[in-house]
Amino acid sequence: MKALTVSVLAVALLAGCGGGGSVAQPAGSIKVTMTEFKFDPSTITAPSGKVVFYLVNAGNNTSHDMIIRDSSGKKIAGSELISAGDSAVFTVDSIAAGSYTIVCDQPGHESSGMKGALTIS
Ligand SMILES: [Cu+2]
Repeated sequence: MKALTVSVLAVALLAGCGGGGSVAQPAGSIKVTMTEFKFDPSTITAPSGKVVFYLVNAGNNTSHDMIIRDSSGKKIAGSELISAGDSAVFTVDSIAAGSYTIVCDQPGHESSGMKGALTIS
């Protein structure tokens, strides 16, 4: 019974490492820093296919996300919500060449300037 308790605790600790927090930047990823209220860089270019973003929330006390919309305004992909001080990897498995918009869809953020352009070539 004691051994079981120990292994359950170990699993809980491992699981705790997976949710939120900070992660290292994967090789080949595009780093985008999010603050109130902008993306840096706000103009991003990438080749078509799989695109990996490394999102860093360097803001104060405000969670942000990154939503990709196509030229018609339709959402094609979106990251998880990232707390201030945290980072996350946002992978888009397949994206076609074209012009896209990136926005943070938290209330008021896009209208405050948290948007940018994504060009896939
Ligand atoms: Cu935001």
